[in-house]
Amino acid sequence: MQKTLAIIKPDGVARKLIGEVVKRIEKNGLRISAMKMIRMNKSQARGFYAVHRDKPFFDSLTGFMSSGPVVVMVLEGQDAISRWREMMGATNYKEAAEGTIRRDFATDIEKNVVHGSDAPETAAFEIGYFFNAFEQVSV
Ligand code: 3AN
Repeated sequence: MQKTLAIIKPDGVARKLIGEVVKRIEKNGLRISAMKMIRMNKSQARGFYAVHRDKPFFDSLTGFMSSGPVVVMVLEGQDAISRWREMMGATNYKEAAEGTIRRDFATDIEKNVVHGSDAPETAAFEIGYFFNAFEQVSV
């Protein structure tokens, strides 16, 4: 059993892809154990992406992530981290495999619809960034 943090980014929410993404998650068999819609301010987005603070795209990325509402979710299941990353597809949608969310819907390397944790340690940090224990249900 593993947990991961998923985000439907501002471009995904604006393009009405919440239902489509949630449908794919449920079809895949991952369980949604927490979910809410929030809007981050720039400083909250900077805190979330702190590992990328030295990257050239940091300012643009945090500006984009605070540009509109996002849906944050905790997904649970066997190998949840890699399963969700497989469903998302490569960061660069042009390299994303057929049938992945980014291949099907992303328009840009930054505006790539979804986020997923990349390791157990980052998943623990990212889940704790948005959810407290009472907001996560066992399903
Ligand atoms: P992923 O989301 O696939 O784990 P990361 O963690 O390397 O990718 O990057 C975090 C986010 O930063 C990406 N989802 C994307 O929005 C943005 N990003 C990554 N690489 C670039 C880049 N070269 N140019 C612009 N934005 C980028």
